[in-house]
Amino acid sequence: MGQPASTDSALAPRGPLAVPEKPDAPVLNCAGRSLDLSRPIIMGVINTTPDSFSDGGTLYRGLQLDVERALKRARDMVAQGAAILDIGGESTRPGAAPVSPAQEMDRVLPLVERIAAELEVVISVDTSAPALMTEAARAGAGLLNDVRALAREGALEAAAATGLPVCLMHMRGDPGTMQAAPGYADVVSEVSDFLQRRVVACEAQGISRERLLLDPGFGFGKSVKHNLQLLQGLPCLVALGLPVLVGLSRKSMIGKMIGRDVQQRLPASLGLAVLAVERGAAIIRTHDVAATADAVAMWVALNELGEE
Ligand code: 7PJ
Repeated sequence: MGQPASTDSALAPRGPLAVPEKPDAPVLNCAGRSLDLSRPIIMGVINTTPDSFSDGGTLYRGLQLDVERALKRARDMVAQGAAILDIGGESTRPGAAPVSPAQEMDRVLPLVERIAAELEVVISVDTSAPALMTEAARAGAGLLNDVRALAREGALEAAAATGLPVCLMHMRGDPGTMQAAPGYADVVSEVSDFLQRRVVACEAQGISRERLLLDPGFGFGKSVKHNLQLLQGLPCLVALGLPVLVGLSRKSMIGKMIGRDVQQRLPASLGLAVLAVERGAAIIRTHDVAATADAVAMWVALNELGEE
């Protein structure tokens, strides 16, 4: 192993095996903090809901969100390699009850402010509520993540006015009903068509393509088979030319496939994360930043072998 430089270049594949560089990979401007998408990056999830399926209530002291505990989680995730933190105040797990926008704001905004003041990380806010989009941008958020793809009344306008990039996610139905026998003739093309229509709606509202990310919405109104078809067909979404974000971390599809409960789904989540990156995903949304960053780093090392 003694002479790394020359040995590395001798091992690097050449000719037809060389991996093409991505000179046009975008750098997103997220409220002045830049997000380099030339290689896959990690989005760490911080749920401020008391009933999240993955880390339900662990950030709570009694009925109150413990902001100090949430900040510690944020610091840890950044140290572990998260480029984005996704802060959510509405539980969107299957069957979840709706929360009021006011309640969502109370949970999310204080944390966004504290993270923006303390950490140099891009802050994403997972919301469909127009008022929260507006306030989150004021509080220092750099990215809007909407599982309803800006379909709520006033959301397109609110998001456009923030000037922030937006992640548009596909969901069939709503969290209360979405897992009741979802049906698709061709899930990959239906999700792709839906996302393209939302891109057009955004552009009509003055949100340019350069500000958009796409997400197939694993687990949102999809059977296990649909989720697998979407993962296999991810290159079709990547081919639309916008960065693709995926959230597979600890999702119930894993439980259904291999019978693991939430706390035992990390190994499968890591496998899925690498499979998604291999198929072109730009951003991996995860509850387990350190482990996911390590897994993705292995893919990056292999991928960059051909780029020297
Ligand atoms: C996703 C999300 C996802 C995006 C949730 C969970 C459920 N946002 N918010 N994509 N999932 N963009 O944390 O598993 O897959 S909430």
